[in-house]
Amino acid sequence: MNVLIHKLMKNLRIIVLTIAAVMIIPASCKPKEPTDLAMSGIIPRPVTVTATGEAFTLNSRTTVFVDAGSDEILKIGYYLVDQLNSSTGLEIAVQEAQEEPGKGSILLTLSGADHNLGEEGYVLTVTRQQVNLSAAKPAGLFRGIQTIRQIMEKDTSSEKTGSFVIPSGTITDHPEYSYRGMMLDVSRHFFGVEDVKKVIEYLSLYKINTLHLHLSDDQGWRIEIKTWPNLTAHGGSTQVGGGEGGFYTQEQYSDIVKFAADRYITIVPEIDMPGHTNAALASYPELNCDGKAPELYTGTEVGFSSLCTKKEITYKFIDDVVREISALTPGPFFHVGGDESHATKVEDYIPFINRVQDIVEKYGKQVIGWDEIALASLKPNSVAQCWASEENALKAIAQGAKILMSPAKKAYIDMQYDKSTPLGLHWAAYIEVDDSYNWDPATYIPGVTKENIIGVEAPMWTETLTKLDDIEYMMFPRLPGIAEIGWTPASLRNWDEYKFRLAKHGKIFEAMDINYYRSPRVPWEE
Ligand code: TNX
Repeated sequence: MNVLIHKLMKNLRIIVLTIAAVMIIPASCKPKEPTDLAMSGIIPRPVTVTATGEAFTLNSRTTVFVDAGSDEILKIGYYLVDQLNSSTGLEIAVQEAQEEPGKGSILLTLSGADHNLGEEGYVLTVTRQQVNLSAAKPAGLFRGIQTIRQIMEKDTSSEKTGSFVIPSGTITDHPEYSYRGMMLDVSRHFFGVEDVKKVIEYLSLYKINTLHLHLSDDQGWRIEIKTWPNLTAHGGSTQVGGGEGGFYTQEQYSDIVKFAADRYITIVPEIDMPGHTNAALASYPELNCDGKAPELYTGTEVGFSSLCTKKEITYKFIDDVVREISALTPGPFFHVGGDESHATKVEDYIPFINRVQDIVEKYGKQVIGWDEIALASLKPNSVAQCWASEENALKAIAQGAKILMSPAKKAYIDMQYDKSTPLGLHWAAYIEVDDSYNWDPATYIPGVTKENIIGVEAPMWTETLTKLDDIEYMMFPRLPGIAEIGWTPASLRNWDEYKFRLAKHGKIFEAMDINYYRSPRVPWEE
């Protein structure tokens, strides 16, 4: 009896072991699922991708090595491990490389990179043994990390839980345009520092490098100006619909600037003038031609307010505002608005803009203004942001100025996707995801060519948007497409291919808890 049981047990053990072997051995020995870097759905699409069909495995023994002796690169290394660890649950460490990093390492380096990669280009080489990310400049490493974040996937070829793979191959990549931005209107509705930081994080994943903040409008003044405190005390106290509004202290604004800079994103501050100024006019009677302060405004009309272009105090005011904000802004640009100044006579508007350009230049910044500023005498380094008028765009380039492309019919991400979209406006167009993707900045305006253009920007006006969820819904999934228009050469862009890459990002949006529009035009992956 005992012998029988013993035999049975032995047989059982063999059976159990065999089952286990069938389950485990083929899993660990079978060749890895063919990972294909070319199919990994990177947005913006890189300039060149060569897939080699293998994969690098990330696990708890993986180490990130960075060039020794640079705080900046070390910081980028920490950023990478934070991203990797939070999405994998691993505890990957970062170290300065003292010698040639071995198997299982991810190396971030500035050495040996081709200088033609420019400020933001990078080369990513992935083998079974190693990941090597190199760039000429730190910003390039940061952009390359976004590619790694997008291509890393759960290892489905192994039973082992907790391992992740990066498909092997080489990516050589750099942007087509130097300026790739989004604008956020924090005036119509105010959005606090934490919301803005979220937006900045979303932008960084798609290699956007600029966030333009529309800091003042009729409905609210949103940045502390120490020499004119009533701008925020009174002018910041409400918003569209009559809510309580808000503003950034200078310290908070600097915190946003730093958070963005850590992600190689430049903040462009905008103070809209001479129109869109009711909040300032309501705060200081002396800025009005009749010396009387109007009431605060909480509606959504445009074109009814103007600073008094004939009063000297107006220029003292602008000088103070530009000086204080410029001192807090390391980026090269100051946006002066200049749009829809229907309450300013054109013969007053032109000298006003000319004078404002001098003030901005005095504080070491380059002017950007909405396309109407082309009516004035633009400085050669001024930039006209084209949202409506082709004629203004041509006037700007005839003066040697550059163009930032934000055509309202394509790039305005405050527009409704279609008639049923609960949020947004439609005065320019209904803009479905394919509409916002299907255009080329370099051919959009006849006579304006790539050489005239610094880049693209997607404006997010917030008349109808009250919370971060709303912003997410209008950004996603259009913003990744605008990012691709700015980064990827036109010859590599095609909606019928792009939509399948975009389809993979639904899962990324969900993992990041982003409220997005599930457009029927995108074949979302389940
Ligand atoms: C036009 S675009 C405006 C903004 C509005 C926007 C709404 C531009 C330069 N001016 O004042 O918020 O339309 O889509």
